[in-house]
Amino acid sequence: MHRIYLLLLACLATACQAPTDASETQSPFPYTITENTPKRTLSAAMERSFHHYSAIHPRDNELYSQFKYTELKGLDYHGHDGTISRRDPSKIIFENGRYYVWYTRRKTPVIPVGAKRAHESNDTIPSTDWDLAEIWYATSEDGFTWEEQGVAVPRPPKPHVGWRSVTTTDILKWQGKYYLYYQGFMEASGKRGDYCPVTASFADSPDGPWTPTNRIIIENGPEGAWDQYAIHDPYPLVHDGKIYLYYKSAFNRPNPVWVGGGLAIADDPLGPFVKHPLNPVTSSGHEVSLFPFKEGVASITVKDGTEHFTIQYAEDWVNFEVASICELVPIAPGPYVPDAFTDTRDGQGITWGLSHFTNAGKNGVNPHSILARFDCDLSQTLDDPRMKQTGTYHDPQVYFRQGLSKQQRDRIAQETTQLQQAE
Ligand code: AAL
Repeated sequence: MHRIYLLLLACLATACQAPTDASETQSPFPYTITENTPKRTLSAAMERSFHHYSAIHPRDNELYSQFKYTELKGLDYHGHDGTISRRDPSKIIFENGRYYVWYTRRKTPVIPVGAKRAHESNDTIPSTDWDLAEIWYATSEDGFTWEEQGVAVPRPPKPHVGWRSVTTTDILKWQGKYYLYYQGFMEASGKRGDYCPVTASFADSPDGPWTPTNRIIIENGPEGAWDQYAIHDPYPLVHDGKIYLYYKSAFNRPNPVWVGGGLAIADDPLGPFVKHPLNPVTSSGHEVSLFPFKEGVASITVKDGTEHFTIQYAEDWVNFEVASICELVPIAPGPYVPDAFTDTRDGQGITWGLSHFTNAGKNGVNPHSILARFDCDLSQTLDDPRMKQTGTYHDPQVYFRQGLSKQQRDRIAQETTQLQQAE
C-alpha cells in the first residue's frame, strides 16, 4: 500500500508543477490567436495574459487607459510664488447645471519649511504644503475653466478637530444631503509625522453653508495597528445600501514605509464606521481614488508600492486584483463619478477628473501644488482607441531630467577604474 501512495504523490507533484517544457507535446504557439490558443500549455506570462487580465490586448481592456492632461484655467496661484497651493481634489459632482470640486487650499505669507523642520512652524509659517490649510471649492461649466467660489470648511477654533489644518477632502451625497470628509490635523504635519484622524461637515446644498461635526468620524487605529497614526484621503462611495469609505494610511516606519488602503463601512454618513477586518485592502498607491465598475469597484493605484501605476478591481469591493498596468497615472485623482452614490450594480466607469502636481514650484523653489485635469477611457460607455494605445513617447529631456546623483556617478567611475586596473 505504501508504494501506491508514493506513486500517487509523485504523479500529483508532477501535475502541480508549472510546465517547464511542453515543446515535445504541442505545436508552436500560433501566429494568429484563436479561441483554442488559451487551451494550450502556456508560460506564466501568457497564462496571465489569457487568464488573469480581462482582455489579451490592452486595446480591449476596459480597465486599461492612457491619461491625457490639461492645464486648468481660472485659478490664481499668485505668480506661483508658493504662497497659494491647491491640491488633493475631491471627486467631482454635477449639480445645479455645473461641476463642483472641493480641495485643500493653503494661502500663507511664506512657503512651507518642510516636514523635517516642522518644529520651526508656527501660526503663520506652515510646516508642509497642506499645513494651515482650509477646504475650498470651485465650480465649472465645462471641466476645464474653474471659478473658485470660496471657503467651504475653514479651520475651526482650538481645541476642535482640525484646528491646525483641514485637508484632503471628499464628497458624499446621501439622501439629499451633502457630506465632506477630511483630515483634521491637531498639530503641524511633520512634528511627529503626518498624523491625523478624519472628521466631517454636512450641508443641505453643495454651496453650503457647511456645519462641522467637530468630532472624529474615522478614528485612528489602536496602538500597534497599521493605521494607528494616519487616517488619510477619506473617499466615500455608496454600495449595498451603505457608505463604503476607503482611506489610506502609511505604516512600518522606520522600516521601508508601506502605503495601504483601508475600508470602513457605515449605515449612516456620520457613523459609526466599522473598519473591515481584512484591512489594509490595498497594498500600493498613495492618494485614494475608486469608482464603481460593473458589479464591483475599480481603484486607480498611484505612485507607491509594488503595484503602483495599476488599475485594480474588486468584484466584492474588498479583494482587489490588478486589472491593468498603466503609465502617467494621475496623482491624487478626483474623478467625475456619475454613479458614485447611486448604489449601482453596473458601474459605468470614468472618463475624466482632476488631479494634482505637488512640484509646481520649479526645481523645488517656491514649493506648492496645482490642480490639473486628466482624461481617460476607464468607461463601459466610451470607446476611445486613442486612450487604449500603449507606449507614451516623452521628450528625451523628460528622461534626462531623471539624472544620476553624484554618488551614482562616483560609483560608476569606481567600477570603471576597477575594470581598468584588473586588465
Ligand atoms: C496627500 C494625501 C494626504 C497626506 C498629504 C495631504 O497626498 O495623501 O493629504 O496627508 O499628502
